[in-house]
Amino acid sequence: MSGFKEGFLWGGAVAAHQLEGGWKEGGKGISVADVMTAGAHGVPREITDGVLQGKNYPNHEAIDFYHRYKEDIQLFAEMGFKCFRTSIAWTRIFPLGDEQEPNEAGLKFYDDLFDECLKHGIEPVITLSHFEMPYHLVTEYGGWRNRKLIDFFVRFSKVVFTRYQHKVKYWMTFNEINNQANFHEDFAPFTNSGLKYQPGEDREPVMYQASHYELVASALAVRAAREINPELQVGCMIAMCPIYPLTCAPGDMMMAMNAMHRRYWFTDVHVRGKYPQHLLNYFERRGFELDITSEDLAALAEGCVDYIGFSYYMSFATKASADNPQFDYDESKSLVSNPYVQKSDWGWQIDPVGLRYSLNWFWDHYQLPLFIVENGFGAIDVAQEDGYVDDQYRIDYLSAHVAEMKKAVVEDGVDLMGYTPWGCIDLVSAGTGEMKKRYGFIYVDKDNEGNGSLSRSRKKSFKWYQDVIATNGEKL
Ligand code: P53
Repeated sequence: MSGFKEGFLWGGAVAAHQLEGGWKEGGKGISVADVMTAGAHGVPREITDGVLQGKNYPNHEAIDFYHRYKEDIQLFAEMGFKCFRTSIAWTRIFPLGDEQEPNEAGLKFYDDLFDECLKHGIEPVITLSHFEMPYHLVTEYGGWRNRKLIDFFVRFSKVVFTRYQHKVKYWMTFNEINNQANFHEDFAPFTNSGLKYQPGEDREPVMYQASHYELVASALAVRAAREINPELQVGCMIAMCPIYPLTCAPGDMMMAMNAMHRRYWFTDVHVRGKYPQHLLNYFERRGFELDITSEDLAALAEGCVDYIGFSYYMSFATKASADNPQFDYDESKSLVSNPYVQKSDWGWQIDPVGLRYSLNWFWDHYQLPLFIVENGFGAIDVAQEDGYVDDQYRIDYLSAHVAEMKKAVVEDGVDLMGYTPWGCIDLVSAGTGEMKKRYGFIYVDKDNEGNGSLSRSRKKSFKWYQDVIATNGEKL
């Protein structure tokens, strides 16, 4: 093979809550993203009890894509996008999450959005749950610690599969479902699963329980999609940060292996339809008694995904320590800095070769088509008077990653479906709530405090990516 396959899905990725705004429009309900304030590097976003007066909630307006999507899609088309990955805000369809009937105004919004994409030959690629579940499901049900959420999610999925089956072929269930492996911090449990913990609560089994319900819900959604329309393709979505051993000491290698087990078992369940034995043994050793029924296991076995979608931004490194003889992985403590790579201003380790490694790792383990649905460089941009940004650093990051991705395809033979860089238009950072952490080819005039005209302009990387797509990845 000389390069990327024909029909390769070049595009860009976003999530509803990070760009739409319009948080109360068209009958939309409050999502978990709507109760998160703005933070910064090293300053966590605050999760408030509902929407409080006087707090800065950056997702409420975001970049106002809700009203400006036509202009934005026009710019994506100008870059030559073949696809556009976004999510359906669950709260536009089921504002509270537990209703029987969907909200027509919300369904209509996505009909119009998808039509606008298709008009330009851009195929929508849709995530069902991207850090924006209904907040009501947190306050009334305790989030995904409650089995009832399976039904609510499956109902939502069936409604949108049915409604958009002729407009959307590629779907993903839960965005970065494995972020919650980092359960000691508050962010991932809340954004993934609507989990808030009591002080002193043993967080780990709650995370596994919530993840289990999500995996069952995902499997049931996969099955429903096949019943509704066998043409639909449903994938999982995994946050891939490969974990290297700091040295070749055998203990470091074991630590890295166990760390990979704890972060990526989610993929095993999604792809193989069953739990890996190492995790069942771990549950037993730790005395975790989870609610996993035989019906659940049957559902998992029947709902294996069609492809693996994943994000890739950085690699991690870990090392063994004398006080951890069983090599247990605690993401809040076990990671160390990799001396061989540079870091972004937000401390993310820049490692293009890690993308080639990750593609091979997934392919070796699962032999399913792979889709890189996020990759990108969050950086501080300085716009000129006319809105132009000379973001050569972003071009350097992305071209190095595309070059490694090409080696994985051409030299190593992995089956890669597409590439959608993250935040193709500047949007609100998920991790920090900032506007300042930008990823886009398109600059949006808005700052962390919410000031700015919201006008759009092309960065240097806009033309670069246009050329990449036009040459199917030949010109980097
Ligand atoms: P931000 C952590 C690690 C890897 C990816 O992230 C992550 C996170 C959570 O912050 O999130 C994904 O905006 C996520 C997107 C997010 C993007 O990466 O923190 O799927 O919603 O915006 C970039 O810089």
